[in-house]
Amino acid sequence: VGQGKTLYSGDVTLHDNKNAAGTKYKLKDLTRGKHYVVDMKKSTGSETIFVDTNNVWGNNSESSNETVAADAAYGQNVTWDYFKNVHGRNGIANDGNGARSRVHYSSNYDNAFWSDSCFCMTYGDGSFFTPLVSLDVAGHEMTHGVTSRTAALIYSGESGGLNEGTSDIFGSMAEFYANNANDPGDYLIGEELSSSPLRNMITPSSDGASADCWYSGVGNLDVHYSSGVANHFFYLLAEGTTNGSPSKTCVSGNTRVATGNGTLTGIGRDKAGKIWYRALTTYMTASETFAKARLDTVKAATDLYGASSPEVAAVNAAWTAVNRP
Ligand code: ASN
Ligand code: ZN
Ligand code: CA
Repeated sequence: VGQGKTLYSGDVTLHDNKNAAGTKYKLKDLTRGKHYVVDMKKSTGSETIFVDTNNVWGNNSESSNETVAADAAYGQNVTWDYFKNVHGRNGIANDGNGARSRVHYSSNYDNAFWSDSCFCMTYGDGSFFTPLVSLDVAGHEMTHGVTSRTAALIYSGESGGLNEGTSDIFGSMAEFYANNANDPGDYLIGEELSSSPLRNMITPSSDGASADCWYSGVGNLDVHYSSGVANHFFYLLAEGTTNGSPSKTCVSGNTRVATGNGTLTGIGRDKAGKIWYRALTTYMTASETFAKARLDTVKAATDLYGASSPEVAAVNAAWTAVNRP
């Protein structure tokens, strides 16, 4: 067992793999599908596995090039554990195999991404952003792998918005699951990386571009903006529109109004996550639309809680609240 001194999540435990002589450690987790972390050393091609002699990874600052490797390892570990312990999923492909993480990708690279062909997660050090290795972003990228191995939602149009929304939903659920004092769970994605989050599931439009509500043509937006419909649906399903909440519901097009107390009672994150996961893995298909996602989440909630359950009623109410009848 080693120690990770991360940039965003404080000091964490990492399981590493020691050589036969007991003198060197690799950042490779044999307890979670042999996930390992490689250093791209600012390149876009060559990969060098992190090796260390003291089994302490990083120093909580960018002055050590191991620091973001510790964040990437922690992010994959928490997301792995979330899918395994909450949903019974054994890794991205549900076959027990981990995907590797690649850090220090390219120069000043302001993004992170999942690649199916690489079967890996890749993180830039950022220039406008700080290094893109926060737990929610790691969970977001790893979830792209899960989506690709399940519903395989096509990455454009409404299915693309659902694909992106799925990554934001489980990225934030992984963050809540981690229960890390340095990075408490929230409904924001990448709040650590600059002065404003990458996405806000409570009020998606606060970024000036994302949709809060469904409307005809929402699928023409960039998938990172049409995702707002799924994100806002999920937030409302989980948390509802309770007194003091900033939640609003949609009236027409992308226009929202504040709702009265108790208009929509949330069912909590755990149930909302189970419903989304079951819909994703059982009912959604590649060319999914928001209309079909409503039907599929109702089916999933019916399977889990029964047709006349409050959970099914809440799923319907939350879709109606984002203007997707
Ligand atoms: N970070 C982005 C994402 O995972 C990369 C992309 O645009 N595909 O969505
Ligand atoms: Zn994404
Ligand atoms: Ca977050």
